[in-house]
Amino acid sequence: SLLRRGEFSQVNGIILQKKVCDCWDKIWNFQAKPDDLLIASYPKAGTTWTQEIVDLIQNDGDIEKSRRAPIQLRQPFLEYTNMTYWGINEANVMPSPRTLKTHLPVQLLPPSFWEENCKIIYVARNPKDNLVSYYHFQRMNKLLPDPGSWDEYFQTVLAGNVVWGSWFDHVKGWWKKKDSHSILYIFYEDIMKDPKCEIRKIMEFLGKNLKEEVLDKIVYNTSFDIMKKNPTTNYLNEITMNHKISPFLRKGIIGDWKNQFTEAQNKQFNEYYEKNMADTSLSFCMEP
Ligand code: PPS
Repeated sequence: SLLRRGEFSQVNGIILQKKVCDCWDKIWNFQAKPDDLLIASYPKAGTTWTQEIVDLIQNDGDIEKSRRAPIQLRQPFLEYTNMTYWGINEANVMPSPRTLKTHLPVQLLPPSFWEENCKIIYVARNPKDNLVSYYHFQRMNKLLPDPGSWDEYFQTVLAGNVVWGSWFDHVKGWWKKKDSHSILYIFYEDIMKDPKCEIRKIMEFLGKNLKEEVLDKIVYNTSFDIMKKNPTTNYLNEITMNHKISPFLRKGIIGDWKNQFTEAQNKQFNEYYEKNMADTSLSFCMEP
C-alpha cells in the first residue's frame, strides 16, 4: 500500500501519534464545558459499543437520528487525527451538549474536564480479549504501528510499548479516579451478559427515563449483528483502515483470547496480571 504507517512520539512517557504530541498544548488546554459527556476507554475495550448506546439513549431510541453521521463525527475523538480528521477541531466547533471520546490515560486528561465536573463513562474490557482485539486493529489500521506477528506483539505489550500506554495503568488509573469524580465505570463483559441492565445504568447516569420498550429497542440496535450492518459504526470510509485484513467489528465475543494465546503465553500473562493487579480492588472476568 502507498500509505505509510503513522509516526509516534511520547507525552510524559505515554506513546501517542506524533501529530498529537506536536500539538499537545492544544489538547491539554482543551476547554470542556459542564454539560459535556466524556466516554473514556483503553483502545478496543468496547468504546464504539458504549458510544452507540449513549447516542441512542440521548435520542430516545430514534435510530434515524442516531444514524445522522459516522460515529467519529457524532462524538469527536479528542486526541486522534488522520489525513482528513482532527478530533479536537471537530470538538471545538460542535454545539453543546457534546459527547466526546478519548483513550487518554487518566493523568493526561485535559484538566478542564475535572474543573467543569463533566460526567464521564469509562468502559473496560478483560485484558486478554482487549489485547487480541488491539492486535487485529493494529494489523488493519495503518495509522498505528505494525504489530508484527502475534508472538512479537505479545512481547511488545508486556514491555508496555503500545500506543496510549499500558492497559494495566489505564484501567487502574481510571478506577481510582472514580472515588473523587463522577465516573460511571462499566465492563464490556457485563454489557455482553446483561445488556439491558447496563443500558439502564447508563440511562440513569445520564439522568434519562426511557420506557421499557425503548430500552428493548436500544438493546436490539446495539447488538453486534445490527451494529455490524450499521454504516455509521464501522469506520467504513477511513482510508487508513483496511477492513479486508480485519473488520472493525471483528468478532465481538468474550474469550476469543483462547484462539490466540498459547498455553505458555497464558501462563506468562496470568503471572504478569497477578503481579500488576495486586494493588487494586479492580478485577476482570475473562470467561464467556
Ligand atoms: S476503538 O477503536 O478503540 O474505538 O475500538 P472499540 O470500539 O473500543 O473496540 C472494538 C471492539 O469492540 C467490539 N464491539 C462489540 N462487541 C459486542 N457487541 C457490540 N455491539 C460491539 N461493538 C463493538 C468489536 O467487535 C471489537 O472487538 P473484537 O474482539 O475485535 O471483535
